[in-house]
Amino acid sequence: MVFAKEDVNYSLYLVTDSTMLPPGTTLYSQVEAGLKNGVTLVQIREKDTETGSFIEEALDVQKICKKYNVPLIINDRIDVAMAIDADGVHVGQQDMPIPMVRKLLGPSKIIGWSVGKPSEVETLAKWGPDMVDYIGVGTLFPTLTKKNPKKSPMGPQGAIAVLDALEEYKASWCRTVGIGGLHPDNIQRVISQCVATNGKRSLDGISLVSDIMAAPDACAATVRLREMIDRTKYQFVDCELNESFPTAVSIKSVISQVSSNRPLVQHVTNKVHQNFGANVTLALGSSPIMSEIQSEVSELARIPNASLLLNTGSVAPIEMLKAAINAYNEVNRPITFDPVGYSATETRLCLNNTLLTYGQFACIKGNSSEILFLAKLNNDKMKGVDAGSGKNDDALLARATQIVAFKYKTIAVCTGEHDFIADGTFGGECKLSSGTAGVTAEGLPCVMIENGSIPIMGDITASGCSLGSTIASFVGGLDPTGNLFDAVVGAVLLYKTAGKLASTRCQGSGSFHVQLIDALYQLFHENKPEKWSASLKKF
Ligand code: 3NM
Ligand code: MG
Repeated sequence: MVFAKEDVNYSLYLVTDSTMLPPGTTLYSQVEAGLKNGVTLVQIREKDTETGSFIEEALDVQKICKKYNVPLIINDRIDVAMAIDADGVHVGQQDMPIPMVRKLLGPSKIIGWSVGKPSEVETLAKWGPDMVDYIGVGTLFPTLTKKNPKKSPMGPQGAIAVLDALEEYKASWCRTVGIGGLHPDNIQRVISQCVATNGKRSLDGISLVSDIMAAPDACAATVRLREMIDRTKYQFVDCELNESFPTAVSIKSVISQVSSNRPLVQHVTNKVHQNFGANVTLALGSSPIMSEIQSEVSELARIPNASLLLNTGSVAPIEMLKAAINAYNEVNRPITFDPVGYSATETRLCLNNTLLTYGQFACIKGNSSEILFLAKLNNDKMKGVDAGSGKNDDALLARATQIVAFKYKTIAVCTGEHDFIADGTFGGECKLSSGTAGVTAEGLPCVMIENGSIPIMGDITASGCSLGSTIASFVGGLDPTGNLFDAVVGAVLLYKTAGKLASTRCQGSGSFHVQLIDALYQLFHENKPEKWSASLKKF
């Protein structure tokens, strides 16, 4: 059987491993269960099998693949691939050099290569279209399958760098599959987030081992994987993601929803913010809970209208933070992420990047230096955790906010004298291969909130962190028909208007603190956004 290489379907690529088969199954029964239920490509990967048995095994798997008209790839063993006339081979960076593999196999066979960084893409591009047909992009997430991992997990942002390199070096022929630690609970996020910066390509498929090979019911496991891959909408929060320009009317509706739903806002936040954040949350008709107890996150996430605020200003144990992200993502409840002092120290940079890799956020909120850094537009080390003092122009900050929204497929908020909010959720769209159909960060909806500066905000603690509490309340309080962008914009508008009002009523920083809570309480309960002083502009 000869496959036209351009017709190969990479969407669900099963890599075998006969060391993890559950009792009662065989390599063949697992592969067949996969093929019956939507596996589109198979690779035999056996690290400790003698040549004779490898060939026997490969011939048997080949029979099954032929029955389902699916190509068979052999890992590493070019000799085995040639001996059985397999459809292709997959090699790693330390295996036989690609030009030699191609010479041995001839032009019609499929050649796959494991790629972890952009420089490897440069090499592949120099070889041209006749060498590598597809790459395995990884390792995406931690995995127990690879016994001696040489690479540390790259996360979606690492995969984006590889996709960007393919575009930069014009390797349009080369297909891509993500690999490493992929499971039903992260596949949609990976497809949605792993899009080249020019919007022109996303991954062409998902490649995995244990989720099928180690499954006691490989049929059910494959059905579930297939379903995740074929869903083109990633509904990571149970509200509307449709982009629409927020108005006083839509914000009024958000506040009515918050007021009747009374969201539970779990704060995992720094000590300075805890008391003030709890009071801000209460002023907005919501219930705060300041919990860092790992064993209760799943229970909390399942409470109706639960919302998580994750503020990394002082740091809960990483396992707790990951568990919280998992728990809220699992039940589609919103997470607001505030990467305080994102890059102030190596420790914070590493922690924040790890958490960003680990989940899907409804909103990422930062001050201008944090957002510039996240957008990779500012490489100066941040001083402490305060916003940088240098004046940044509006266009740059708007662009940085859009970049962060695009990279993380989230709603990004950049605070400062003017606030910027960009919607990168793409209505939850999530598609293999085609990415965002060419829409880039610049094309994302972005609004600016003008209110003039409120210098006294900087004279109290946790004023920025409490905007996080406000956003978390608003996104948590939405009905299923409520709109996420409206909620985030409404929260920032309310907070800024309240800040202005409090600054005209206070005597100094002490009474400002109190007046700010009063103003939030008043404005929220009046619910007349048409009268607010902060104004909204399309950017
Ligand atoms: N190659 P699982 S990761 C075979 O990074 C393989 O190149 C990887 O197994 C790479 O789906 C990996 O069970 C193992 O996590 C993937
Ligand atoms: Mg190898």
